[in-house]
Amino acid sequence: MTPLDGIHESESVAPDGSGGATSRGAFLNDALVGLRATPKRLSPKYFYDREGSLLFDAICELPEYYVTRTELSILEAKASEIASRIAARGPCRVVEPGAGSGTKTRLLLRALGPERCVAYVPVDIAGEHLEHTARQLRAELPWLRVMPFAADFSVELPLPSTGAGASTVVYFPGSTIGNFDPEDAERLLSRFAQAAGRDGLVLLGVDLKKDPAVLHSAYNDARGVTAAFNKNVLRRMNEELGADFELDAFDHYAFYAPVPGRIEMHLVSTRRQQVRIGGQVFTFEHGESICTERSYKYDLAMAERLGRAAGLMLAASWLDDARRFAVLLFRAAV
Ligand code: AVI
Repeated sequence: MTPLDGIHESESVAPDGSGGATSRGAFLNDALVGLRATPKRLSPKYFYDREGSLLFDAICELPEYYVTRTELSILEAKASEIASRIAARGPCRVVEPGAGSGTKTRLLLRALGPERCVAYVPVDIAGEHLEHTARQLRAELPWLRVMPFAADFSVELPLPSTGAGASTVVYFPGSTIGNFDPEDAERLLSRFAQAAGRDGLVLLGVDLKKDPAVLHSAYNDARGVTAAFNKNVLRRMNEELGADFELDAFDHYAFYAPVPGRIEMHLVSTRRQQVRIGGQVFTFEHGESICTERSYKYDLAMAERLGRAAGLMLAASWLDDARRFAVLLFRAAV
């Protein structure tokens, strides 16, 4: 999940629904607020400018980063079963917050086919990205009715109008839900439940708890791509906000905390130093960090509870053999 800016050829989605397309003013404000906080923090949505999106795409190809590959393998193996469950009660329209346009989306749309998928509604704040996605999909799947919806999906989603009797399925792959803290994840899923409408569906990709060593290497790859992705936010602040971060004076640090069940990514200051940004000076002690991302890992019971709290009942689940990742189908009980 764009994780999402104008990423645009990317499968990534900014975890706040912004499409990464935030203004300089909002970026500066968020940076100042986050750096003033104790402990210091920045939103992971600022990873995803063009460079960050390319780095995220490179992460998805890394041998250590099992997440994308595993979710894709589940979809490849189970797409027709998933499509049959989704369309068991009749045709549907697929709403995708974050306008993926990626391989997973294509697999799902192809498996549904023209009889069972009446429309695809990509939702993204970045209109340009949305149009690009729509054009590509129309060319590849000429039967598909693509109806782009320009909005910040964390604030607004299309209404669950069912038109010609079609139900709605909200598709949110990539374990982007994991980049939301639990209360925010519940709020977002409630919004999805509302958008799905009564008896509508939510199809969610969720990364599962596993051996911490596997998680550790997924976020500490040997080639240092994740480190470059993490530091990209410092480069962005220098280039876009006139900050003077010395990139070599911060280390990438990512670890799994088993009690909250999350990976935390940090940038750790390698010495005492001062950084200027927006006319303000921030002091970093030696070893002080900026938390740049949290990535929650779920077990099935937790995911089911999260769904229930948001008005979603777990209807089906598909896991890979090593039980690393789950594709979960929820029915909206709103
Ligand atoms: C987009 N999101 C699900 C990724 C994750 O695994 O939390 C972002 C990422 N951060 C480091 N590597 C990948």
